[in-house]
Amino acid sequence: LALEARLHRALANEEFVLHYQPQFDTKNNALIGCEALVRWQSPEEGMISPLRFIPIAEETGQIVVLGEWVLRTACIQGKRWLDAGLSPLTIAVNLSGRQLQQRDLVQRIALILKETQFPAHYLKLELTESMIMGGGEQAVELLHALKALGPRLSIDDFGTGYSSLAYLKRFPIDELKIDQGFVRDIPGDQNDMEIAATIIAMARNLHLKVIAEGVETQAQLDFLIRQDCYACQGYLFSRPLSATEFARAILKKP
Ligand code: G
Ligand code: G
Ligand code: MN
Ligand code: NA
Repeated sequence: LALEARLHRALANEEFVLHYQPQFDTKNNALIGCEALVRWQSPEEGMISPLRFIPIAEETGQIVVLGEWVLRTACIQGKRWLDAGLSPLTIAVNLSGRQLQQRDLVQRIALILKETQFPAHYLKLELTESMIMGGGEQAVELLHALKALGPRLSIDDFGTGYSSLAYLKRFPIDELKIDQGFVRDIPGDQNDMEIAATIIAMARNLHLKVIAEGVETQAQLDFLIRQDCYACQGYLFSRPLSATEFARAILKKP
């Protein structure tokens, strides 16, 4: 069976799970949130990487159904953790460009928030530059409508688009997420260090939060601390964890 057909079946059979990767305040190591990352546990193949199936799901449009499942599942989990009295945290969910093209995306997200009772201000939506650039006034309106529902908005993979930065002041964005490509070769690569430092300074000047992803080494962390980067996510702190592992290892009773 081709991956496309297996994806279809996997959606019906609930073969997807979410893993959660914690995000920490760089200054004081406080847990500030997590990113929900989808995993496919295929009965035949075991774990299939999202690097393999997300591009196919985007091509076929199946990402719309999968993305909605991810959002609902993350909200259900977040509500469970809140109800269990665990320290409240923001859950970031990746949106695909295909989802942004859905005519009724805003209503669908509103419905998920209502049904799951997950407080909207604990939800963060990660979008990429390429998804919103070139969308003109329609994209500006869409982001304002999303924002009006209550979630925070983050620009994922920031710095990899070749877009004009002018959109930063037109869109109601809360956070820039420095692409891990700029973090990977710190402190060896002078250019990457300049780019990361520039993004951090720009975020500060625009009153946006800034998070670095893919932080794997103490040297990278030291650099990000020196630059006053607000938050960090990466293997240095934790890999993405199952909900059970996440609750046990990361969440604490206040
Ligand atoms: O989780 P991992 O680090 O393997 O992710 C690989 C790629 O898949 C990344 O680009 C990540 O953004 C993407 N990805 C993971 N989970 C989701 C999801 O729920 N929705 C979308 N659209 N992309 C996801
Ligand atoms: O595209 P997006 O930023 O949503 O994807 C995040 C991806 O980065 C996921 O595939 C996640 O598993 C991966 N990731 C998370 N932390 C690290 C890290 O420290 N190093 C590397 N190489 N990848 C990471
Ligand atoms: Mn992401
Ligand atoms: Na990213």
